[in-house]
Amino acid sequence: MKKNHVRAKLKRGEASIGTWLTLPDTMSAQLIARAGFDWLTVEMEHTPITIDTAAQSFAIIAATGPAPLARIPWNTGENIKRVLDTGAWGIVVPMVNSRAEAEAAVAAARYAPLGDRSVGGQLHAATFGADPSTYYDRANDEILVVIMAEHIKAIEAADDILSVPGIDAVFIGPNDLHKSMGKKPVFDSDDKEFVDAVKHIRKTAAKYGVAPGIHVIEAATAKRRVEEGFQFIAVASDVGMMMGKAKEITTALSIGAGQAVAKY
Ligand code: 3PY
Ligand code: MG
Repeated sequence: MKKNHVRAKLKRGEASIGTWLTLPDTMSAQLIARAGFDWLTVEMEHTPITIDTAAQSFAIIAATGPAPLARIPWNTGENIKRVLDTGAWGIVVPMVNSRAEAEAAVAAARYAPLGDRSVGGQLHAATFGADPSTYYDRANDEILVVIMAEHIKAIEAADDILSVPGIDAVFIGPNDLHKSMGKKPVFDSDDKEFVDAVKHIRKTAAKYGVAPGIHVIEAATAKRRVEEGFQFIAVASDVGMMMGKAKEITTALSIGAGQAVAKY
């Protein structure tokens, strides 16, 4: 069975950089899987991507090299089961704001005795190049569980949440976090409340052996976050890269009305 190189890197304390796939077509996976990222997250929270497209994308990504991950639409056992059983190597769980929510996510992602994930399916083993029996023995050691800290409630409950056994990484969603503080949603800012919250998550994660992560939109910010100690870093998305380039070209040619582009 293949090793989940992302989980291994995070456990060794190294940084692992990936991006988000948001287009509802496998072509995005096929092309971006060759770009050099460690992992690709199929974004199912805010996109029209269905489970069929996600399952095919997981297979393409795993066969090409990066680890296929999924951001599920919401923290439910059904969502976690469907993406793992169709071949994702890990989950990114949005809006985990309490210990109980973190425990529920871990339980749904791990087989007994660590959790209560139901046994069944074929594609999970296939993306790891394994047979189902080997997969059932080893999945708990390979599946990456990333929970999101993207609300002030999660910042306040950071100790309660990050001390839950079985969490590999905590990923900050800066837009939702700013919004929950009553501020404009942005990827980065020097707002003191935001900066303190980011630092608090990083320090609390270190206390419990959890890898800290964050979503950024530029390589320079990714480098800065790595220097600060962040490990699981998403840079932009397929659409963000496409629209960013489009905007660069239209601006250089002084055409278009300078519309705002997709942020990520
Ligand atoms: C946010 O910024 O809220 C996110 O969810 C980023 O992935
Ligand atoms: Mg969010």
